[in-house]
Amino acid sequence: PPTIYRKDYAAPTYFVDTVEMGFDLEPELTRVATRIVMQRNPAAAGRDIELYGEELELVQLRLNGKTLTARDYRIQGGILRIAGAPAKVTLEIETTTQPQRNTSLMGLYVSNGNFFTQCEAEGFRKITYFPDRPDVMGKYTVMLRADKKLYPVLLSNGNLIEEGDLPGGRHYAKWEDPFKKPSYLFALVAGNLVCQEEKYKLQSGREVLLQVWVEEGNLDKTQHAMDSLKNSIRWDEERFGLELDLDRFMIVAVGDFNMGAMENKGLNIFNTKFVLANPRIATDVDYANIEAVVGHEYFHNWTGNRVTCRDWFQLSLKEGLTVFRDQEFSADMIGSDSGRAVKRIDDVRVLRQAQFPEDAGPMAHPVRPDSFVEINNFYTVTVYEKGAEVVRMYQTLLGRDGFRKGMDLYFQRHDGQAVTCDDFRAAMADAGKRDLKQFERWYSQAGTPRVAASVRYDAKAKTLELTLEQSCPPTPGQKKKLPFHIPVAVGLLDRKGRDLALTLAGEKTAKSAATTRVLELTQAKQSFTFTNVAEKPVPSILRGFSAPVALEYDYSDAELAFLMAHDSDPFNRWEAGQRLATRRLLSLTIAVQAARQSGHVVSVDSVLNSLQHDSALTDALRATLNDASLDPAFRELVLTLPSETMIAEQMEVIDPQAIHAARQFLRRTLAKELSADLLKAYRDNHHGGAYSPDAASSGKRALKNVVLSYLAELDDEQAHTLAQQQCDNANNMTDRLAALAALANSGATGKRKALEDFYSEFEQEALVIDKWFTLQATARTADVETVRTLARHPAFTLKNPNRARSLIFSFCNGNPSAFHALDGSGYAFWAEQVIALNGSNPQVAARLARSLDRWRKYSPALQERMRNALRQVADTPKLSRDVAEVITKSLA
Ligand code: DPP
Ligand code: ZN
Repeated sequence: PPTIYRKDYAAPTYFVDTVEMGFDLEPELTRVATRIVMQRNPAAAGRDIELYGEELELVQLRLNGKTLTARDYRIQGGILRIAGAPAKVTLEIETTTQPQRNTSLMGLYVSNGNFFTQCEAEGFRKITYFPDRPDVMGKYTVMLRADKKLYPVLLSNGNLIEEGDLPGGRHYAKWEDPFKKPSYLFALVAGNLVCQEEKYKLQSGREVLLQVWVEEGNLDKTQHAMDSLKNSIRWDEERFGLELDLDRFMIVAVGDFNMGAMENKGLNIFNTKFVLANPRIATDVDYANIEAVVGHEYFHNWTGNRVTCRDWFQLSLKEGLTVFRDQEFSADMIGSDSGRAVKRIDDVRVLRQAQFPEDAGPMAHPVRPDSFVEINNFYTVTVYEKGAEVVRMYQTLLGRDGFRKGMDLYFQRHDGQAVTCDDFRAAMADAGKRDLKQFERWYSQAGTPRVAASVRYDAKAKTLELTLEQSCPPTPGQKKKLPFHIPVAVGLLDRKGRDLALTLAGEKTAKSAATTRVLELTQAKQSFTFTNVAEKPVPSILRGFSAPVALEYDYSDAELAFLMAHDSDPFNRWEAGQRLATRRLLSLTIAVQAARQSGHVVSVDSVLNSLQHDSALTDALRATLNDASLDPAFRELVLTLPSETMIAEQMEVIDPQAIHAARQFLRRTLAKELSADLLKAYRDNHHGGAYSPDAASSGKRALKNVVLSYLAELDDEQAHTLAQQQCDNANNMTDRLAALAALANSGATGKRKALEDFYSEFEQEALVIDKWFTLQATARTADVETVRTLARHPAFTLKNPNRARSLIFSFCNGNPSAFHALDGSGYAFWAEQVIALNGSNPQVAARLARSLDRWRKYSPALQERMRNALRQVADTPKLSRDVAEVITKSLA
């Protein structure tokens, strides 16, 4: 399959004015009649009309009233070309598609008997021939016709302008979207659905209609999504002055969906996972995710829809920006400073856990990629989460007000246009009167920059010199990197742990100088001198994670414990604990490897037990656990050890089993040493009152449940009883699931029964059954046989993406020590599943294909087995473009 390059961008040959569509919806064969009014792009005189189409039956094609025959156009490589057309053209196209047989879930498809569409990125071309590219925008009018009994609800973008009955038990609805939009934002929904609706008054006084559509029986699970939508609308008015531009805004939930959700104009289509919630079925994390995703899709209405992308290389223009906006929204919804910090830590954890490995692997690409084979493979953590960090850095450099000015200018300049990441950067630079030329490298260079910091204190001169040195490892296609423009937020702590007022050399000493300074690192190596530093301080560098880099600084254990106890910056306070734990985990991992090597008959544990005990971490964790002045949600984050994946990324050669043994050993050791404190924390944070998903209550539950998971490491009767009681008495899914996980990972006698009861109780709740699969796939005792058995369970199907992710993805990505079994059985299983998915849903298959991305980081024996599995997939006939790209790049 061909590679598409950003440098080859060419403007469209024709621009679209209006699009009228008529759908005769039938699951077996749907007819689509499309009338497109287009005008030649004056800059493209003499060039063909270009329409994209995939898996379509072309029934008829007319140009300005004249039927075209096969001699008048040619179709090649998915593009229909018409040569010699006049400047003004009306095209009438009739196509048919087969929604029922569409398992790719792109274009028009059927899910549980209802019709849905997904057109981003290039799904519209599965509905009709069209200039299906984001820089072609048109005004749409859509007529839907369908059987009235089977499909009583007919929805599309914009406003409902007409509806009525038709002969033969059919009916119709006509929708008009007043705004020009690219085809990827088109949507229709038809089916048997019900909605919760509400009139909502905007700040301007205008009233709008809000609806959340679900299948019958789910109306008791829509309130949180509705509340989140209202909060999103208000937040965008308040924070960015952006108002909802439609009279009607709809969210529709669908059980079969490749991604999280889709921002179609006025008709957002959501994975049920990000809509449905009540205390019985949804966890605190689900509640938070729903709020974030509802916000995300709503915020796209301006950042994505009103101003869209010129081409798909610019995807981060809308995604990085909109993730940043949803992160800020969630933080503002929590409100408190500590809550904001917890949200920030959560976001950075995702970035490090998923994006840093991507940036270091064979699929590494810049935030604005230079090429792709299949655009669906570039809906990545780099484009989304690193993209959000890039946007956040503008705010860090320009300040909150400066950033807002930049946003205002961006909309002032580009409303209604399809633009590039450079346009966004220009708006920020011009509004802030800043030179952001070098900042462009965040878009063009892949890889996680390293920043090595060192300090020199001069007691006589009372100065502290901080030297920052940046570098960036090579990535595919990019050997050498140029320095980035990196904002580094820094504070200095005195011996008592108080922040020092900071003055840089050359500045006047202000009376109340700031205690955090944002230094701008633009060169390969740069030094900054702080004056009036009365004593040798402990530096707190990269506060709030001010840039997506890996910071290296040679802290002593004592300094880390000190920062854990005192840093006024909660992010770095947490970070210090993670550094300390990582250090300990890496040395334990090495000890496990050594013990294995020595071939001792004694158990690994006894070798680890005999190691000299280091209490720095235990003491620091105890202090945090017992510090009631700290937000419980924050304490939970501190108590959570770096994941096995995080530790793996720190190793030259990844040894999944040794990492697992080391981490488990440390968890057990901590559980023993802290058992009294843990029990107390459990009791203090356990209360049986009515459930509320607010940040304070969910923080307490999070702390209580991490404590429970530690206690469960002891695997004694007390722990079993505690877990069993919580499992039996829980009045919400958060507590229930945490208790079930504790049981499932223990030797408790009630474990089988607890799992079975859970299944029968929630058999009808697909989203809960997903959790049931995930819990077992990631259980410590799970191996590939466990997962194979579960895959034969009647409730399992590969066809539903959520279900596939709940079992297969959870095992391959979330249970490293079992997945990387030395005999390669995990890889063989992986290959089977990728091949099976390739046939039905290439997009989801390609996601799973990425589980072996980092194969070169493992021991030669494992590498060999992974390479074989990769080759097996590569040799599969009819490999999709999606999977082929991932596998080819992995093997390259
Ligand atoms: N544009 C969607 C989102 O990220 C993904 N299909 O919201
Ligand atoms: Zn998005």
